[in-house]
Amino acid sequence: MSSTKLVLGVVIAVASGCGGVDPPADATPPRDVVCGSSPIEVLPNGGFDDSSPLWTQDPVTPSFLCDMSVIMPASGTKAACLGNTDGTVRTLTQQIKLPAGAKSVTISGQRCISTQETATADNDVLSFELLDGSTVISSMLTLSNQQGVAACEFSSFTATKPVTADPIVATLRLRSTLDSARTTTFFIDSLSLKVSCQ
Ligand SMILES: [Ca+2]
Ligand SMILES: [Ca+2]
Repeated sequence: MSSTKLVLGVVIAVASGCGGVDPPADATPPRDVVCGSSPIEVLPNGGFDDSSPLWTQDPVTPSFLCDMSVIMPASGTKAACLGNTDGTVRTLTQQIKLPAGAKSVTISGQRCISTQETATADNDVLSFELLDGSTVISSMLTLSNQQGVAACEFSSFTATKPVTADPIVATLRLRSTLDSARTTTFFIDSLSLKVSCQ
């Protein structure tokens, strides 16, 4: 995502230069990210390929980043792989910086959902949420076994939702929850998170 780095670099350069940000009279700390006329990308390492910044996973093993021995990623050499073991809850999180006045967020990327489920019920789910500390400020998207097939291929997804707060730093959380039987694996790659202040 070199274009992402470039955009963020420009934004940071502007914000750190003189006159880039005018703190309000109550001395609110300046932001590293400022709103533009179009939505701005705020997610680093959305392709899961870079060594930094790391995605944080819970629990810490096994790795929730899968290489080409498991799946052909949609981009680069790795993709996120959540679920995969019955009866588990697994999370991947990344810290993001928000602009003041953030009003909506658009999550998009590539998904490949491999499942043994045949039920028309959400038995295994993957949620995409934005958090301020432990408070959910946007429930962006839920995927489930119902979008899955036995042998999956990557396809694109996107969702736009309001965000109820604009903390300086927020957490993007991907969380898989699997029931006790018929395994689902959620492969996710090429993630993007764009923020709009409109
Ligand atoms: Ca990738
Ligand atoms: Ca299941």
